[in-house]
Amino acid sequence: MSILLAIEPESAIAAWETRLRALLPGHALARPRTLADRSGVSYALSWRHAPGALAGLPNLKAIFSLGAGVDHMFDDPLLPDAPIIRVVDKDLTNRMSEWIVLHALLHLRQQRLYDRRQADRHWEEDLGQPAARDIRIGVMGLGVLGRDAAKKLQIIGFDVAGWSHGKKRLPRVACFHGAAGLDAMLARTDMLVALLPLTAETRGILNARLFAKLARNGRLGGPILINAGRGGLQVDKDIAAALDSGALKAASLDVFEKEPPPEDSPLWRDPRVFVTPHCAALNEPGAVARAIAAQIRTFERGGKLKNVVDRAKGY
Ligand code: NDP
Ligand code: OXD
Repeated sequence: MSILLAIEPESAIAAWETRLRALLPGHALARPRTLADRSGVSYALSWRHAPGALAGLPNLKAIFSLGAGVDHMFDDPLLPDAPIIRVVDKDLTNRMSEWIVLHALLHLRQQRLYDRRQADRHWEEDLGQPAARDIRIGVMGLGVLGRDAAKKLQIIGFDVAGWSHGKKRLPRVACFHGAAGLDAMLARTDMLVALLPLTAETRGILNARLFAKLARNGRLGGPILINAGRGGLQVDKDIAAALDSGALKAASLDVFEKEPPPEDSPLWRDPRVFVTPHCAALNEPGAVARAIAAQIRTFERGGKLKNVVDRAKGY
């Protein structure tokens, strides 16, 4: 009974071997390149595994993603039909909400403008600050991360709405769902926060047509986009054009269509854009390893796997 570590880059595997050996001493560990006994593999860990790396494993019982997002798995046309488990971790959730709240506040408090004034040794207190309660935030995705971010944005005082696939009820959050619900939420959104998974339905959703539906009557002087979901949700060139046309006033982007974005991408050097390198919520590998080991132990005692991905929905 072995665990296959289908992790890219291969240089990352050794650290996972060390963690898993300590947590699951009774399980052999294998690497795709040197795997001899394919029928002995019971579990696989995957991060951006090479297409086909998990094919032909007749006794595979579960595939564990090393991330919260699982879009990387569905790039594999030979992905076997075993349950896929994703990362759900309180620490990761807290980190994501920190990043979202940080960026909402950077925009609310016009920090980039004060940075420029500091560089010019220019002292002027009052730029005209709206209060958080004056700003309408729309959170796309009300899953584990979106719900926590919505709650923490509310604590700061923002007027928060959210959008999801299915209908939701959350305390003091105006909840919208489905295609019709999206337009209604966008019409009351000054700051749009994207925490959606990347699926066939959500790919490219943050585009020029969507930006045109955002509220234009808010207190920030134009709509703001904050994306920490996936780069594939956004059309980079539409963001750059929207900033130039005024359809967007500013943006915070942790993710890009291509990571890192090309050197000549205007998003790198636009002072209205905060760029971070897909680090909004980094996994704590020790916590992920402990959670996977706990799931394997529970499963082997006859218990149920948690955080299983709905393959039909793709998240
Ligand atoms: P969840 O699966 O818990 O939540 C996904 C949410 O998106 C759900 O509310 C779901 O609706 C909604 N959704 C999905 N598809 C649609 C759609 N077509 N229309 C409307 N709503 C939709 O995911 P998490 O909150 O845990 O994570 C979200 C994403 O964050 C991950 O998939 C990953 O890509 C990204 N991420 C980014 C990180 C970073 O550092 N930048 C770190 C970790 C994750 P419903 O509830 O109705 O199903
Ligand atoms: C994840 C990520 O999905 O790091 O966990 O983006």
